[in-house]
Amino acid sequence: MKKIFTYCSMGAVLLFFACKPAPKLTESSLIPIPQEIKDGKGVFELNSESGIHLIGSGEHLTWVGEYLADRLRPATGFDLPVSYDGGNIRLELAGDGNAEAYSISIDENQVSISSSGEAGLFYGIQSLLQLFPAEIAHQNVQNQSWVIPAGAISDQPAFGYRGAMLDVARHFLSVEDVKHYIDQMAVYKLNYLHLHLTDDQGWRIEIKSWPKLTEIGGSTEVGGGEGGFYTQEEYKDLVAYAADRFITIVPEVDMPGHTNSALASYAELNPGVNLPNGKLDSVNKQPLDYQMPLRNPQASELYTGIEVGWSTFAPKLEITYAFVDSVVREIAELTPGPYFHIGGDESHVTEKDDYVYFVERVQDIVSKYGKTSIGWDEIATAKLLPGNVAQFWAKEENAKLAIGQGNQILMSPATRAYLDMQYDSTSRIGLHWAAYIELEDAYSWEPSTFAEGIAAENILGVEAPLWTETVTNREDMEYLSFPRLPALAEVAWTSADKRSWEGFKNRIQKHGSRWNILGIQYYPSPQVNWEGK
Ligand code: TNX
Repeated sequence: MKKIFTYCSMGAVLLFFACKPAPKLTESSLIPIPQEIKDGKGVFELNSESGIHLIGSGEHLTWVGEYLADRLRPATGFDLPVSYDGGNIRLELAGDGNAEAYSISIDENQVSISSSGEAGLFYGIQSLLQLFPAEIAHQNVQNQSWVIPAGAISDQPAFGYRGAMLDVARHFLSVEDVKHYIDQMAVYKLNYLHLHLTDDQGWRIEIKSWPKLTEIGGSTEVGGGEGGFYTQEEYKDLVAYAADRFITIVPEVDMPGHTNSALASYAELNPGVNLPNGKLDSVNKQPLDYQMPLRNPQASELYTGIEVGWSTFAPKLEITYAFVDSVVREIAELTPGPYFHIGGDESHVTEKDDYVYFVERVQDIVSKYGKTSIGWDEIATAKLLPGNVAQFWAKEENAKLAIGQGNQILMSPATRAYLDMQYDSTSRIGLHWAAYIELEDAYSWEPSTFAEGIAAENILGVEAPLWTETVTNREDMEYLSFPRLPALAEVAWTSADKRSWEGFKNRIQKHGSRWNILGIQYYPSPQVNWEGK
């Protein structure tokens, strides 16, 4: 006879026992779905005696324990002390191997999460939090029991780079909005946040040696609003906030195209009268292009439209590289992560040879400051430095050029991964030049078979960009990102053999209940039977 496990809990106010069929771990709504899940016997119930037990030594282990406690305390009202002395939720740092892999075992007496790395523990915590009822997301005490199914999970990511991108240039997004996005990225085990910091419409990061970039270039945005920028202190704060959640910031300065905000800030970056490159003035020994009166360059006008591909730096002028050197140096100093994104897309008005020359020089500058370049796929038309990464968004032949040079690809195919594409023709915001992307389209693709010639070993990871031509505030970000960002997070985390659209469709509906509690204004895709809608 098949045994049906039940669990009973005592009502907090009314003294009677209520019994319900026990939930099963294999039927839980985890996103991304873990590699392995097994059912156990019975349930674990969090109660007022519970505590978080840290085991092992790690610089941020206490922080990780407190992070878990902070997520559990408001809705449960329990104390949940975090200590090295004991507690029935064990967080154990042990062993070696993949620092992002983790395992969880749950029985009636305890929950145990273990990993060789703090990142893995953090991901185990995200899975654990998703096992609790959705009401755990409330910020005030809920009068209910907090039961999770017994069993075991073992999990590790398919790809090491699982990213999201925010375009803070077309419309500026506040530090608070970016942090809010980081919080949700953490829930879905994403680990890189690419910030598109500059574009034709705005320059969003303070550069102390070129202050007009933000004074002038940061003063507007698409549609003519007031724009904005991050001071270096604010950027550092974002870097630290993300790092606490095991997310690495990748700053992007898009060049040589998409540079009007810089060209509007500094006249001398514009070519003016063309002079031969590299010749030195015999009196001052200065490159000729520093001699402003000789070339009489004019600053461009600020731009608040959404056309692309019409601006360019002047790759023949030395001042261009003096400028790029300062910008890369200042941003690299503030950025502990390994990558610096140099853009390189849609430079339609840059001469082909100039473009290649520019990309190669800028790669050298990035490398001089200890960073690895990432660029949009067009950069693969230049000779890439070893280890540099091409971000595939449009042209397979560019991705193949990169692979042919022995470089890796970051997968962001616009037809699947672009969060700024409309869901369908009725979506209230978004573009549709690449595709309409309903939830199933965002979910049902596999990076390693997406394009011929781009195999698993060529792929660094997956990134979901949110371009913001039509995004003006947090609600807009949420509408385009949820539920597609979790779909893409699962594409990046879970190997193809463990994923299915049917499974995802059933699991995502439970996340809608959490988003309702958190006030996240997601797009209620008609492909899903949402709970609580
Ligand atoms: C193409 S994707 C662009 C961006 C736009 C985006 C809008 C890429 C590398 N360039 O400049 O914002 O389309 O979808």
